[in-house]
Amino acid sequence: MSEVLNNDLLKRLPGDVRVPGDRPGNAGVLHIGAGAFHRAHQAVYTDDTDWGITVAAPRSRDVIDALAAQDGLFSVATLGPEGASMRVVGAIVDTLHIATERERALDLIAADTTHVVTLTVTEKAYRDPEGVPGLLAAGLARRAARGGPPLTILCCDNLPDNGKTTRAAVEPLLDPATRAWADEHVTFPSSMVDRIVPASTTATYDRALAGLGVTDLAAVEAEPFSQWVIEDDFAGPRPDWNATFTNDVAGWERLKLRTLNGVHSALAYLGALADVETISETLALPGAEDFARWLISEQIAPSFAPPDGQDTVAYGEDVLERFANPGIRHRCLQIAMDGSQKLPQRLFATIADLADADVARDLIALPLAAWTRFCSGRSDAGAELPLDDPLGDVIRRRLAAAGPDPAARIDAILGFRQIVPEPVADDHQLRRAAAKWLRELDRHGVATTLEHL
Ligand code: CS2
Repeated sequence: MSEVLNNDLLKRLPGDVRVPGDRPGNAGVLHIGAGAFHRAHQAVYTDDTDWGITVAAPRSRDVIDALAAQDGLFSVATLGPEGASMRVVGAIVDTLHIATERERALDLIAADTTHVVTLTVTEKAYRDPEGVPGLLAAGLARRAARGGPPLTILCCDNLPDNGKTTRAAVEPLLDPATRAWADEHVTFPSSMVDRIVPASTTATYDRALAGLGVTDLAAVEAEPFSQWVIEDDFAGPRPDWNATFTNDVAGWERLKLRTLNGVHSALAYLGALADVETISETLALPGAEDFARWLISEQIAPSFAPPDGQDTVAYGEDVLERFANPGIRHRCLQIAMDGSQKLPQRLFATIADLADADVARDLIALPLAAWTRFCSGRSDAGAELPLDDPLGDVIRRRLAAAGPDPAARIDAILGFRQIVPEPVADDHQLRRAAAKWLRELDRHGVATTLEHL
């Protein structure tokens, strides 16, 4: 293996690689969740300020060990239709492994020098009181007991009202004294984050080696587009991020969750069933792009009013162009993960609002049918499909009990009240349409179904 990226090597990197300026001395931001998305999104925004980040990994140490061996440095390859560029990010000044360094994690949440805690811990983490919410609650108790300065907890996960969701996960875990202190000193702004960042693969590390001339085991790759809309509700100081600060994040969250993430999940299940590896390849199936376009204009757009100045159909066109980026190999199976945690905000909220507005739900029933067939575990070519979902076992049991009949399988999914809200569960028009699509998918497969739409 060649040398690994580190501070001393920064001066020797090829001239076309952008390198960080003066490295920040201390952090200011504690980030929880060391995934690729954080490195290609919030870390890049922070790299353009004079703040630094301590990155804390809840469980797996792979990424933080790689970062620690590289003085916190890593590269982001931006892959556009017109080629690639590379930058090294220097915002990460320290790392922490929560599973083995819980005391240090609590001290950091309580520290005077920590002003903002950011989170990318995936949708399901907010439902686990023993996990990140419990850690935050214990850290806040320590900060409150010390009479520490105000703290902002900023959720960067793809959830609606993600600030309120985070507060609702943490608050019930606080003792009365901490709760009273937190009411005065802690804020939970919402934020909408957006950048397509596939999980890193050996191709990512090979590309980093070719571009940098040294090994980077924390390398990530991403599309050129990046957006961050943050509710302007900070308890104390914050980095001067080049983000949009607003009082209407909810509108942006809805626009992004329903349009980008909703279509993403729809394509991911269709693609996985059709034995196609990536989103851009799925979009290239005959009929797929037309379907995505109809889904946006006929179902997603009529379900809500976009934020001021935005047009959902035009936004959706940009999204489809981003999905088609051939430089990004975003695997359908990555996006298909955790459907039970994602579809409520990506699909079911849209369906409920359409029913309210009396708009037919024919087309949006297709992704529901695709998810149902995906959960059954076989692709159109008979390959085994993994169900990587915290509720996967229950879903599979329900489907097995329903037997092969499409209507019974749709009922098994719609009747799962932990996931499906009441108006959607009782939507007979949706049930009929989804059962019809599922019969089509079972009989003819995704490719034929899309082609004949
Ligand atoms: C994707 C998102 O994995 C998924 O479920 O839909 O990670 C998506 O790529 C990002 O939200 C884009 O900002």
